[in-house]
Amino acid sequence: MPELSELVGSRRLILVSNREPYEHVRTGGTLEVRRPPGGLVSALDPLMRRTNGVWVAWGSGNADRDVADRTGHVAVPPEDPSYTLRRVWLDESEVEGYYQGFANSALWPLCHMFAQHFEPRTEDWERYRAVNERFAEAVAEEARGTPDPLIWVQDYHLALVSATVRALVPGAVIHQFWHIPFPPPDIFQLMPLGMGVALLRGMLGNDLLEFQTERAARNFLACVDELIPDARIDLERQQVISEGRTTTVAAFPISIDVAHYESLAVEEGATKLAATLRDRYTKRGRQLAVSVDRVDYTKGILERLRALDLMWSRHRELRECLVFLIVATPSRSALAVYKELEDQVAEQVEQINARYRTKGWTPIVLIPENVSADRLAAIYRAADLCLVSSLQDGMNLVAKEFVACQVDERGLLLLSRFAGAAEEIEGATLINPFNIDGLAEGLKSALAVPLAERRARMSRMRSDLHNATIFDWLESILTAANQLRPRQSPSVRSIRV
Ligand code: ADQ
Repeated sequence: MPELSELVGSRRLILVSNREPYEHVRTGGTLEVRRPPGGLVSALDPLMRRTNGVWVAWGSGNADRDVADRTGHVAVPPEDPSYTLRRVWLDESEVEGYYQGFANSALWPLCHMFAQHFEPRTEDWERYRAVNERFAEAVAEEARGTPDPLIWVQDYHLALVSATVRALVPGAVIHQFWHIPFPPPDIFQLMPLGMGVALLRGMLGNDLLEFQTERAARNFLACVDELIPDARIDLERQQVISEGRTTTVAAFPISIDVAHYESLAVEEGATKLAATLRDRYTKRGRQLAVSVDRVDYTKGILERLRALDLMWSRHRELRECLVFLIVATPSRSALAVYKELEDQVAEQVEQINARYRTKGWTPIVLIPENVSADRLAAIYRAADLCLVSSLQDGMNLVAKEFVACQVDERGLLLLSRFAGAAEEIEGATLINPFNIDGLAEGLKSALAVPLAERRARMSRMRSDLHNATIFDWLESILTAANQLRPRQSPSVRSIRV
């Protein structure tokens, strides 16, 4: 592990996110501690453990209040407490308006350029504003009395937090990582003007604003240029000067704990499961393809299914040559558009299977579940091909997890050119998921790529990934944040895993 604490030095790190790293849940009579799935928590929890900071997040578990003190504090991790979780309490209507409403039904679709799903309701916006203020007040309470706080806000749920915290704690260094794309002005301006301006001003409350890609950073600057008249933009330095303050805007592509995924893939259980999967699905020279996503319209799952349908209808000879394993975990099911998509995916899979199935071959195997990380590692390891067909994606960690788990180096990565990962991973085959014809032919060509070429490409992707892990990401962001105020900053030594 790297010396993560050195990145923060004597500062106190206050991390802010919508999701909490530990959730207390009571089912029946038993109290359980759950860790939400996903890369973010597993990346940031080690940092918090080593820096003894405070993590401010929504207390979403039904037993969260039972274990927290009066001000919402609880020491975590439960088994070996080393930092503080400060929970922000939200009632049902706040969750509906702030989270399901403005964050997931307005900002998420707009940032991913899905105007057809964009629903900017005034009531949701009011809730979003109020909840952001509550988060900001909680952060300010934690930061006050701390000599040198370093505040790190996560993602699009909290776009207004930094500006409010700045007003409440003027000396703090505040920065924010934006996990999703940022749209160009023509799209961003679909946002009602008052909301759009408030969002940009909120984000300009940061000293440093971190995006996944240069493209997203450029789009943000272009939106500021169009909508914030008093802002001066220094394109060369990627800085915005507004209201007497400077915000630096830069790209910091997120990654994964590569060594952790690699070790999961070579564990005995995963090795056995990978062998079982190959045994079951790659009989008679068949290839095994996989995809892993939350069911979300941004991930291009229906486009993937249309391309498979087209390929098998056009190329009879490819029937029985490929089994496609689709791991698709339901997500945000409280929103109608997500629930409908879940049903459509299941329906399409059924129809395709009914159309092409033979006695010994089922073309698509759908796993509509959340799969544990070790099983996921085995699935990635067993595959001959992984298809990431996002229509828009900030980064896409699945692409990187697949590469990390490909310890036998036999797999090809087909990667959407609209995922942030496409700007980074050299060696993947880039695809355009809007072009169903092209994707069907791309899949056909992929099946014919010789093993030697697959190995060469995978080996290169794997060694590149080892040089750009989640720890490199943390190092570069925290170093940049520290350098913003050199007089106050402790020395930042370079770290290695
Ligand atoms: P997501 O949109 O959730 O993340 P992604 O980057 O692919 O997309 O991360 C998903 C995570 O969930 C991965 O770690 C994956 O293994 C896991 N996952 C997905 N389906 C699963 C399943 N069925 N079972 C178990 N685990 C599953 C957002 C942005 C991305 C950005 C990340 C991180 O939308 O663009 O890469 O944040 O910044």
